[in-house]
Amino acid sequence: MSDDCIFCKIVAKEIPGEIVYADEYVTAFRDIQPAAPVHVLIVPNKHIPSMNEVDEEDAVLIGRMHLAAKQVAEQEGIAERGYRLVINTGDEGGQVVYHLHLHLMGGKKLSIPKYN
Ligand code: DGP
Repeated sequence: MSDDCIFCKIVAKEIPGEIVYADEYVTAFRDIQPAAPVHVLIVPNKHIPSMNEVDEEDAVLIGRMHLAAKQVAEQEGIAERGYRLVINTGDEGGQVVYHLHLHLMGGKKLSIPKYN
């Protein structure tokens, strides 16, 4: 746990978060600024600042984040219609909170991002 990390505090239940899934390895909670009708963040319970700090020993954890996202998509009733999974990394990647997180977005037809 990192003392000044907002997502660590949500995982530890030190501050409120609308948690929709949690296990020994990951926690999923609703994004406070939803960009879609369903917008859930899936985070590792241990503090990893971003994808840049992920290493070999985290490979299973990264897989668990994706399996949790799949489960939440089913729980939220959007699995069949479809959804998007995104990890923003670093300043130019649009990362604002430096605790690794996977965005699960769905519940509407999402526009295709323009990358240029
Ligand atoms: P990113 O740009 O990928 O770092 O996304 C950070 C997301 O985190 C952004 O969509 C808003 C969300 N967020 C920021 N602070 C909080 C918070 O305190 N609680 C919750 N639930 N979400 C937050």
